[in-house]
This record gives sequence, C-alpha cells and structure tokens, in this order.
Amino acid sequence: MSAFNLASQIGGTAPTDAAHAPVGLRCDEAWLLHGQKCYRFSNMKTSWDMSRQLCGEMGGDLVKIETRTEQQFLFEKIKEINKSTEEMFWMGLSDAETEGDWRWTDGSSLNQSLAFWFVYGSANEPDNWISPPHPQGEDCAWMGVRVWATEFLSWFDVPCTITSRFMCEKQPRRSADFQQKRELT
Ligand SMILES: [Ca+2]
Ligand SMILES: [Ca+2]
Repeated sequence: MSAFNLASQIGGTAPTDAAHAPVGLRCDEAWLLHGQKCYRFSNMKTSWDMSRQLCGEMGGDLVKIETRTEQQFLFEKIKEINKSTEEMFWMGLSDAETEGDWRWTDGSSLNQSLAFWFVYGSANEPDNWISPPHPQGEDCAWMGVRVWATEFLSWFDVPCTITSRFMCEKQPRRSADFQQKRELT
C-alpha cells in the first residue's frame, strides 16, 4: 500500500493545536502537534497489531503516554472526536509477553504513577477478563470515554484481536527541516 493510500484509508484530520505548539516544530498533514509530539487519530478500525503496523508505516508508533498533560490532552481529543459515541482508541501498551507486566511498545515498563486505568465500584481494570470468545484474556490497552471513565481513569485492557480506532504518535520536524526540503525541491 502506498503511503498516500494508507494515509487516506486511515483517515482522520487534525488542525494544528497552535496554543500548544512550541515554536519551530511542525507535523505532517493530518497529524496534530501537541507538546513535543505529533499525533494522529484514525477513523479506521483494526486489531492492536495491525494498528501498530500502520502507525509504523507512517513513521510513528502507537501512543506512549509519558505525562499527565499528555493523558489529559488525549482524553480531551477523544471526547471531541466522539461526541455522542463511545469509540475507543488503541494505545501502545500491552501485557502480551508476560501477564500483568504492562509494557509500552518501546519495551519500557508502565510507570504506576502514570497509569490511568478505569476504576469504578467493583470494576477494576486491568482485569484480564477471560470469556468464551477470548479464552486468552485481555492483553492490549485502549482508552476512551466509556461508562464512567474520566480523564485520569480511562484505560481498559481488552482482547488484542478486536478492532478499534487507534492513536499514533511520531516526532515532529523542526521548521528548519521544512525550509531545507523546500530549497531542495
Ligand atoms: Ca493481560
Ligand atoms: Ca478489561
């Protein structure tokens, strides 16, 4: 699949978040700049593995949440995108290797002070829920505005094979790179 076709299939548009854009950083079209990273929210729904592959083909990876501000920003964006629906978005967190050992796609361990699992009453995520269609339990994390999820209680573990929208991130370009590119073409 060419980069162009891939981009149009994944869909999703994002205006530049100017208020949060450090001077000199730029994102590719359809990516949203926030802080030091570019983000893209897909329209397409697919498995966790395929989501990760698609982010990779666009030069990024599934989102890794590294600060409370980043969590807040992503939750707000999902709220904006969803309006009346409860669609969830894959992020780059999984315990597929070792049950209960949650890792980001770069191999780093989840920092417990920056974990935002859904908790409400007796519902405690991650619960690795085992059900007849998913005897292997739940090893991938998604995030969204569902039931009583709030900005800092909005992650759920679910089976990796179900299909969902997803969030990619990648490094922004420096404006100078853009300038140079223009001069070269
Ligand atoms: Ca699990
Ligand atoms: Ca769960």
